[in-house]
Amino acid sequence: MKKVCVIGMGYVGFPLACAIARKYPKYDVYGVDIDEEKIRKIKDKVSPVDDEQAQKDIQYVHLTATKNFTEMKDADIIIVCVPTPVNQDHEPELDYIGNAMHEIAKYLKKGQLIILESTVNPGVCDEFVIPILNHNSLKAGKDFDLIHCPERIDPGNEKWNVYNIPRNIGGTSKQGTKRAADFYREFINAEINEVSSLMTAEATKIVENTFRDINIAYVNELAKSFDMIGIDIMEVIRGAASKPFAFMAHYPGSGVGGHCIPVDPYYLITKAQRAGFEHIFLKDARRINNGMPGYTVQKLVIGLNELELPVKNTKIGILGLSYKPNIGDIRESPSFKMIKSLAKYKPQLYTHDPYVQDKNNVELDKILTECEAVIVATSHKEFLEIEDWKNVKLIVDGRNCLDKEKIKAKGIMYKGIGSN
Ligand code: SAJ
Repeated sequence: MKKVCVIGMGYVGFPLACAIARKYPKYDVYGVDIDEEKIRKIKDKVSPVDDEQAQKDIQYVHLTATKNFTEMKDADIIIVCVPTPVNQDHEPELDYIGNAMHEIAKYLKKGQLIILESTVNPGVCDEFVIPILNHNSLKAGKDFDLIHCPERIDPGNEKWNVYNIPRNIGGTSKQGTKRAADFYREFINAEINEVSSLMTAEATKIVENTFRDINIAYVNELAKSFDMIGIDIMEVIRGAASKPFAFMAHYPGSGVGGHCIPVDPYYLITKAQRAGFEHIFLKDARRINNGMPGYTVQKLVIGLNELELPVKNTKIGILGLSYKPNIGDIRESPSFKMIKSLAKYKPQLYTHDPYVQDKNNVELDKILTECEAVIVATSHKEFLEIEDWKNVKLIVDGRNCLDKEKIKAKGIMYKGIGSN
């Protein structure tokens, strides 16, 4: 039996710990977290995160939840899945990783695999993590291995989960990388791609998420251009997407939220700047995407103006606080940027999100009955099903997710993002 410690029982670590725990007794898995609420939930066989597969797994896997880092002293494999946020200067914050690695360094032993799944910019493993682990007689690549296997969990995705998403793995030695890859192959039924170095593995994750950010920025800029020209971007994207090769549809919206896409590009921008290169294109894409909440609010102000309604004191509803549909995750959510941007107009603002426990949440029916204007900020399925918009005279569809012809036929003003 091998002891595996997974540090960080969040949306990455918990599903991973459950997947490995299904191999019990070959692997005896410990889920380590500082959050007592998470530990309690796991002990009660309840998933601490919104993950359907993990909620099923926890019912029957053998997984020990603990806040005790000393459990790592006799671990064979330690997997770090802690947050890597960026600060307001868009600099990656490595405190969580640093704390975890300092704890691990206390219990390092020969032959251990230390695997980092958290997203980091290229160079963090070599320049930040290894110096922490190497502080005593044991050396990475010789006595133990540091491995990087970037996480790829997509919260709320019903098709792709920890068992079937391919992974990239790089490490401090070829044999260490192979050992780690073979370990992942025991519970992941997908390609496990061994790459030549830690930095390569770090770069793959940043590139895949930066790719998404620039493509979203591309259609967001098109949406603003088409708003001026009078072309419906949604119809054009549908048309372009019929091309069976060399086109990949992305959609304009009121902004880019989440724990990955708006964050990861800054890792590469910062790293390259330190190496003397300015990523003009990546920075422009971030600027375009960061401007979308303001653009959406502008659509609302223009629409109220056309209805000769002042924004001030008008009752306005924000439908959706989560950054993506049908889950309750508010990290970097554009909704909060819109709320902030609207505040200066002093409206009477109401918010509603069926997936987010928020003290300001107002019943949907109250919003539809009392508000004259709404912004649909998240395409939750509940909003797509609304038939009677009651008192609403203006809908700004931040996700172009509603049936605009049906809404217009009811005499309601509709404004989308590049689609009116
Ligand atoms: N968004 C757009 N237009 C698009 C796609 C997304 O405006 O065409 C917005 C969303 O509304 C959201 C943000 O971007 O606010 C991020 O959306 P996302 O679908 O990328 O959701 P995430 O952040 O959960 O992204 C995850 C990522 N997974 C990991 O990083 C491990 C990402 O790599 C995946 O590409 C993405 O899921 C996915 O494919 O669904």
